[in-house]
Amino acid sequence: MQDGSSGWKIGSCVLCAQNCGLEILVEDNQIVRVKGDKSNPRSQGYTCRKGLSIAHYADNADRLRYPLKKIGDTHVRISWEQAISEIAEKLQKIKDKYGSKSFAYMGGGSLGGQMEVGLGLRLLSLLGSRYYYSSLAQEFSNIFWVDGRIAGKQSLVSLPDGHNADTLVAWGWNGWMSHQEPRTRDLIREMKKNPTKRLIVIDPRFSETAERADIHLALKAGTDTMLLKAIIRIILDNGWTDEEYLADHVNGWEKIAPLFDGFEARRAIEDVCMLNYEDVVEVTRLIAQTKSSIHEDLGIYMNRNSTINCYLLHILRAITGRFCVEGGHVFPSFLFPMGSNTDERNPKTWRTVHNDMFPVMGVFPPAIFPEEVLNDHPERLRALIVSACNPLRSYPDTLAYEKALAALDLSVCIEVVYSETARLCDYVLPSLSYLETYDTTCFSFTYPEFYFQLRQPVLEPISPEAKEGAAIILEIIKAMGFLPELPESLYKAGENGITAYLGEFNQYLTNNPDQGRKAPLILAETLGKALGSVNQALVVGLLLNSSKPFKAGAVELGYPADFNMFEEMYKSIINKPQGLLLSKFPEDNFSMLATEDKKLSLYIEELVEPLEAATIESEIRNLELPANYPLILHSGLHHETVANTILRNPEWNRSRRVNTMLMNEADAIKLGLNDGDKARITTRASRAEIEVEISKYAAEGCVYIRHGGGLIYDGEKIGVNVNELVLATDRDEMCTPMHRRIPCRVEGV
Ligand SMILES: Nc1nc2c(c(=O)[nH]1)N[C@H]1C(S)=C(S)[C@@H](COP(=O)(O)OP(=O)(O)OC[C@H]3O[C@@H](n4cnc5c(=O)[nH]c(N)nc54)[C@H](O)[C@@H]3O)O[C@H]1N2
Ligand SMILES: Nc1nc2c(c(=O)[nH]1)N[C@H]1C(S)=C(S)[C@@H](COP(=O)(O)OP(=O)(O)OC[C@H]3O[C@@H](n4cnc5c(=O)[nH]c(N)nc54)[C@H](O)[C@@H]3O)O[C@H]1N2
Ligand code: SF4
Ligand SMILES: [Mo]
Repeated sequence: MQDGSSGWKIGSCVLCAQNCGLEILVEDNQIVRVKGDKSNPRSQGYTCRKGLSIAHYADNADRLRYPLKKIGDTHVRISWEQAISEIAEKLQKIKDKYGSKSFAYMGGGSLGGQMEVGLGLRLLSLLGSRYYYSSLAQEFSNIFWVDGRIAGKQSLVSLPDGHNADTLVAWGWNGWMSHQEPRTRDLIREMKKNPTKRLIVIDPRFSETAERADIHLALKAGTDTMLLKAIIRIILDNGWTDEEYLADHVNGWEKIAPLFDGFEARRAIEDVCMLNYEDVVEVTRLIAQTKSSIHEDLGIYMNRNSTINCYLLHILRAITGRFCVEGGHVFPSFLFPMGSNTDERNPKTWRTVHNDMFPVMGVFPPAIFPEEVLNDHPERLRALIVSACNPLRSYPDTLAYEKALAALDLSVCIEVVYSETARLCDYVLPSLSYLETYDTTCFSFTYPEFYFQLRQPVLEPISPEAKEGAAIILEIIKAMGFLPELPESLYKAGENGITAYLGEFNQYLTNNPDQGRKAPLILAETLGKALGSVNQALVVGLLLNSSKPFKAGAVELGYPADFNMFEEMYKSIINKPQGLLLSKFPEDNFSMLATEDKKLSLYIEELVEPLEAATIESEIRNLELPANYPLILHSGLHHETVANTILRNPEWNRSRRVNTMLMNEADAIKLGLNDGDKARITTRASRAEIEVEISKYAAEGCVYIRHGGGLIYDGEKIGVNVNELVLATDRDEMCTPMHRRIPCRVEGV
């Protein structure tokens, strides 16, 4: 087991979902050197400049050191006892007066650790609410919803298997900058070098990924539906469907195929997408006739027609036989799922009181949160607990969020820094950082192997008052009286190992069957005390509750098939701080499907009409921009100079140009702007002044502002917060914000 003393430590990066392994040299509790950890089985030594800058995350001027309470306009230091008892009391009062629907929990989309969200959702459920808001529902709702229909369960998330593909299509994904696959830059370099492999980029702009691609289809922004329909038509015209695959693994294609009858592929490609027909035919051939994988991302997910585009992408995968196969698109193995199955057709699924909106995968969309507070419904939202999430910079419409937070009866923020959100909350509770705790995420995302890393602390707590996020939530749960009195024997049992503890734990639950629902809390409390970490205890709970295929795979790897399995797994997890192969799912990826016959269920009734309605004529009409907003703002480029809102200290970008708006040279000439000029950008939401950066990476007609700007570091606001420029109402039918298509105009100042 590692502790926080000086020397080289094994950890991992917490700045994106790849969680690359890091070796970290610590002196006097400060990070002095960082390098990629070659012993990490997933990342194999890979890092990027963000990971190498992790010291700025660990310690910076904004780190929180003790609990705060808002009095008037300022925050004052208070004790933990006061903070927890006042929060518990206020939650109880709100519940008594307004009922369960008043409560929302926000978080869980965190890139570095997710142990606290499990308890956060327990607290929410004990309060009687299901209003869980997360970042996941402002990027992935559309694809999760489509996945749910096709795979039979929303929590089955499908992902590209890029490393095993011969043709990799980056569709609205800028992997060179954003990663999103293990060791992405290595993967892109390998594709470029290997003559049998091809990288295709489908992106309106010459992105840093397009710069390294074999083929770049620079389609007109927002025309992906037309391109997808055309590609499917070309496949049908050439007889490139995989008939055997369709017969064995797909239901419903015969009901969808007629939707492509008569579609004029050439006209769509040339007149709408503004592409060369022959180029698209060649790309289509590569997708259909080689081992291809399509990696789509925010250029699709946060854009117009996202739901039908996700559907068309899955149809394309299914008819070319690229689903559930190596090097195609797979359902990865997992220890715990990313969310739950909340099918909106089930009348038991909750909806919001104001928008009547449903959750996808258990998650409500942050774009509607302000409206769910700012209304006069008797059951409107009145209390928010937000953890590891910064809605005041990350979610659309900062102004609406400011108003909403001010209108709440109670707001609690669990954070490592005095974030823009923390600044507005009634109570701010200091969490240990991910480098000071044991924690893990659900982003392992491989198949069939399942790699697991429980990150171990590499630093001593920055303050003796900071606590594990999960421990903070457990304190609130206890203060509200949700935990029964627990026997001393249960606390003691953990000192004799996991097997001994679980024996006692099971005995307790047998004797107290009414406490079953609270089992995870009881485990967190009692085993957490014995292990000195609630998060560690929660990992044992996850192993205990793991799925049948997970356990079977672990047994195949040599873990005992009986009750000792959990202790053995726990020991190997602790002994391998860099992560390890923990289980192996069945080779047959179709076995993961939740459909009855283990086939893909391709027909989605609700999408037939919108798919039919998207014609060449309607798209030409709908693609028109309003006359007073002739440009498209790409609100939030995930560039190598940002790490969402996590790296706050601008020092890490010293000597780099960061707070600029990228613009194509042709647009700049039209507007009379030069590189370095100040320009004013105006959207329907607001306006801002920003420095122009003329860039080959900007498409004509589009301007780009980096994600994560406008942070208030050490009291000073740096750069433009792009979410001030986005209206909460700029969203689609799943309430996903249209961040990749905000109409705007730009003028010199
Ligand atoms: N360095 C860095 N990496 C990150 C992050 C970060 O903050 N910094 N954040 C992480 C997170 S949370 C996420 S979700 C990912 C996001 O990762 P990405 O989705 O790769 O990020 P974006 O910068 O949105 O890139 C989307 C691409 O879509 C293109 N695009 C825009 N409009 C269209 C269109 O109409 N059609 C098509 N086909 N393409 C279009 C854009 O030009 C852009 O190149 O990045 C992760 N990685
Ligand atoms: N306009 C626009 N907005 C966007 C995007 C965009 O492209 N355009 N991208 C969106 C995307 S894809 C995403 S994923 C979201 C991300 O938005 P968020 O979910 O808000 O996530 P982060 O910015 O990664 O981190 C949120 C907070 O977690 C805190 N944190 C870090 N470590 C810990 C810890 O150990 N404990 C606790 N309690 N807190 C910790 C950080 O200090 C930070 O304030 O932003 C979205 N917002
Ligand atoms: S930011 Fe992502 S890709 Fe870069 S080192 Fe961290 S986990 Fe790896
Ligand atoms: Mo994201």
